[in-house]
Amino acid sequence: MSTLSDADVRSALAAQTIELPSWAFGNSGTRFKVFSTPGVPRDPYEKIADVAQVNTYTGTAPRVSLHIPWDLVDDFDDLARHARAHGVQIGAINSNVFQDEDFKLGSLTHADPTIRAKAVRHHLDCIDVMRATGSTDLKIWLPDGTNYPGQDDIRSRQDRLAESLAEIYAALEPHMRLLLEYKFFEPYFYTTDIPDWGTSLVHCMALGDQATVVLDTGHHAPGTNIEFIVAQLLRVGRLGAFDFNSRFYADDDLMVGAADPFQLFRIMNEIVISDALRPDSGVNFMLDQCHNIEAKIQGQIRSVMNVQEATAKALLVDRDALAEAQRSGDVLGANAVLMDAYNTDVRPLLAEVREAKGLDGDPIAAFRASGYVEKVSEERVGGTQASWGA
Ligand code: LRH
Ligand code: MN
Repeated sequence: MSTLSDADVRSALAAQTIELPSWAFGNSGTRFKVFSTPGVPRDPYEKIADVAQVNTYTGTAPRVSLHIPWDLVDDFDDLARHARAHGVQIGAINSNVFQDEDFKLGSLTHADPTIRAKAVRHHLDCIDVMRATGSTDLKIWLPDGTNYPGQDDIRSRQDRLAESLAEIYAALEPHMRLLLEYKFFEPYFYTTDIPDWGTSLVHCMALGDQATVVLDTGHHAPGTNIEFIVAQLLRVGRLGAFDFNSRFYADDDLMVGAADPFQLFRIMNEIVISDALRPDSGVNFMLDQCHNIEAKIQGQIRSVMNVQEATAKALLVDRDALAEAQRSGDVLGANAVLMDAYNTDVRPLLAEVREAKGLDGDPIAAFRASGYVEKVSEERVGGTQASWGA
């Protein structure tokens, strides 16, 4: 890869898209408290209207991920029509087997075949939602795990998992993908049945080409070199999507780039090196966040901007100079090339890219000036605010 021209950098930034999670627009919190906020959406229609606001001011968020059953509606054709009318496409459909009493000891891994069948059935229902909304990505994150050694047989659970995933995979249509997400712990604390990228990859390889790995940046043990995993999954063609967020401690689901902007830059650097920023690269760049205390739409706008800034810095790396320093073993020289890009203030460049798209160079100022939050806070009274888990 050689150093990109200014025009190539700007066109790559202009073409970048990021998929937003419907659940980020609802109330969320921790086991201690879920706080409410005036104007929060009460249904998927209002969530999509808020997604459209982020897209209006960033020009970079034309898709929304839905979560089932949180985003269940009577008529998904109508919801997809509503989304299109707002310039938003329905993206990944997320299954949810982490809130059903029957799945306490497992879902796709459960020892009882009737419980496994129920969990498989839920995923087949999610595939029906994909058909109705034109979605191509089925995203599976399983809470499955155990809390005590001996509670269950680790290997048998993997065999049951493989069997259940194969049933779901067989129901996919040729243009659909299965995105398998891993997480190293929580809600269980001894084993997690898909704890790391290796386990997700093993199952994806066993399933077939339509199965790829989801890398959630909050799902690794502290100190994990995430960009190494990105490089390896891209190398074997199995990086299907990111769930971007950031964390100081565990699965904090904070705004991407907020806790560790340098890590996000290193991740986007691997994406650029593997030419995986292209819209047809097969990598779905998604956010998976909760705005427990901060303004939700503005939080999403800020998050999109954080990804854009990390991407711009990665695109500005002097690849020719880096390759020369790496070839000649110039350790400090090579590191300096990367740090020069990282230490570049890319905000003026991004403002120009937005203005070239007919947008305001400062999305947050433009959104705040729109009065949208005040408007929906007045309109959205009554009913039940959308809330994580409800
Ligand atoms: C699990 C997870 C998964 C989603 C949920 C909202 O921690 O990252 O991606 O189902 O958050
Ligand atoms: Mn996630």
